[in-house]
Amino acid sequence: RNSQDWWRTAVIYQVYVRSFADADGDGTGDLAGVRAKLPYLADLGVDALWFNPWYLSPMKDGGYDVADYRTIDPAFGTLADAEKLIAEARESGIHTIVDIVPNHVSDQHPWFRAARAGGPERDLFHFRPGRGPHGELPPNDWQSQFGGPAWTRLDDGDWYLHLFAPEQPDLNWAHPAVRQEHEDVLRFWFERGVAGVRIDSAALLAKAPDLPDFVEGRDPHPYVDRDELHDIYRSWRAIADEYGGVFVGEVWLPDSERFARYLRPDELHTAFNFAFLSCPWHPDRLRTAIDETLAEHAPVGAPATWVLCNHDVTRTVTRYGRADTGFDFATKAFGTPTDLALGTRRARAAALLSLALPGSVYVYQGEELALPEAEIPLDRIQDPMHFRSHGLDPGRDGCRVPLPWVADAPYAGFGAFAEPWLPQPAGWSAYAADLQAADPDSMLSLYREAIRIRPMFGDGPLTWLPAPEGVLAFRRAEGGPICVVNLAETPADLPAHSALLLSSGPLDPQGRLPRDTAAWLRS
Ligand code: TEU
Repeated sequence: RNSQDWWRTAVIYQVYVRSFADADGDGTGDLAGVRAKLPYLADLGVDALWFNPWYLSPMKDGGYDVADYRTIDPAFGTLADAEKLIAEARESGIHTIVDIVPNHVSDQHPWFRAARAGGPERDLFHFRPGRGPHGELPPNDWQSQFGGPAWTRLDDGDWYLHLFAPEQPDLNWAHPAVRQEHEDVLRFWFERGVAGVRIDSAALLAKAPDLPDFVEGRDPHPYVDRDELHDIYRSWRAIADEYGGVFVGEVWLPDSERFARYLRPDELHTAFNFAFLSCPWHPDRLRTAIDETLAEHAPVGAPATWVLCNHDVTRTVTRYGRADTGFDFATKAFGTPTDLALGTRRARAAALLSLALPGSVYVYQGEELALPEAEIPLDRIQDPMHFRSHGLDPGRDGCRVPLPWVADAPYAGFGAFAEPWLPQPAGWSAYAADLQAADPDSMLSLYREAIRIRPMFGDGPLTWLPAPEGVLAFRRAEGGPICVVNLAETPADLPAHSALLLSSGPLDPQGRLPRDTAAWLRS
């Protein structure tokens, strides 16, 4: 756990601070709330915590609109609280990973306020005159990731670029001051003892200088995965190496060869692998996703990461409970029929699968409690994605609902004194951590036990074992434990002479592994 290369095999728990635990009773989670739950996280056995942005922010995008990268948002606490949290976590053997948002800042960041006022700070952003006879049309045809044009016009007639919400103006990474500032911010947090940095929207920072229209298939792309990025990350890597810090990049790219370039030895240590987020619960598709992931990481020597869920996607049990068994942006709508019992069974099996694979595993807060996606009443939705899509997309709030800690307490123990910032659905208390801690068959108990015994697999490469159709079986070392996942319709016989270490659900009366169930076996 304390070795230099801890991150190669780590279990990393994602804390969406706003929804984790509310200690001061204002309805919003805070750093004091996290500190109070450190014993819970240590019991769970995680190696590191990744905190979604905790900096000063108007919260137009849940903190991904940063007004000051060196100040903690007052709703979350103070810099002193963050320092205490980092230190106390470290004493519990838990590393801290902060989330840096380099593509854009908040429109309330001092740089943008000065730019808006017409100062030379405009050069730190992408300001352009509009097209059309009166400049009334956006400078190009780029669309925001949240929907609508990626440009907003100021009163003086100029337009500025924002790949996300209008309150998130994009920085101009060709400007040396932008690079310098972020290198200083990295040092600021490494100096405070953080062990790692997540890089938000890591493939979007660089833009083609002339900001050309987006043309399908244009190569290079005007703002995704541009070559200039690698020079930026090489200089970041040199800084991280001074502190022994590590990076995890949020690099959404379909092309594995391009993806792997970010993981070269002098660039990022790791990047999120999102293959499981779009992979249906299907044996061949899962096996292919695993093989392709391992194959793309192998040449650069970087460990794979495994992600079943995060703060941007539909929660795992809901996704896996869909009749079509897959994740489809088109079905990500209200009223999609989902079978929670089925989804939970599969999510339990998926937990054992991902915790047995080579590499590091991310656990998004509430995954260990088997929380489903919540339906948020329309008038309570806060996610800009919902508004920018003209209400067509429910947005991402359904996976961001404040956690249930204590069944028999107001607001399920999230915070005693104030209604949480997002409403908890009816029945949320049934998922409370205190109930699950006392129940050996709960998801929480499964995660705890799996994380505890996971080191038994060793750190060898994955070897597939012969298995009946629809069943995945592998091990990591000759004679080491075997992971078996049954994705077939019918129960599967376990390998002869094997003993059960842990399973995601009960075996059937004949001692077979039921469908949608995983087991760890000693051979
Ligand atoms: O997400 C980047 C990103 O690519 C999103 O557009 C993603 O595709 C979408 O949320 C999927 O539903 C990061 C953060 O994870 C996200 O929360 C932020 O909103 C975004 O950056 C802007 O900072």
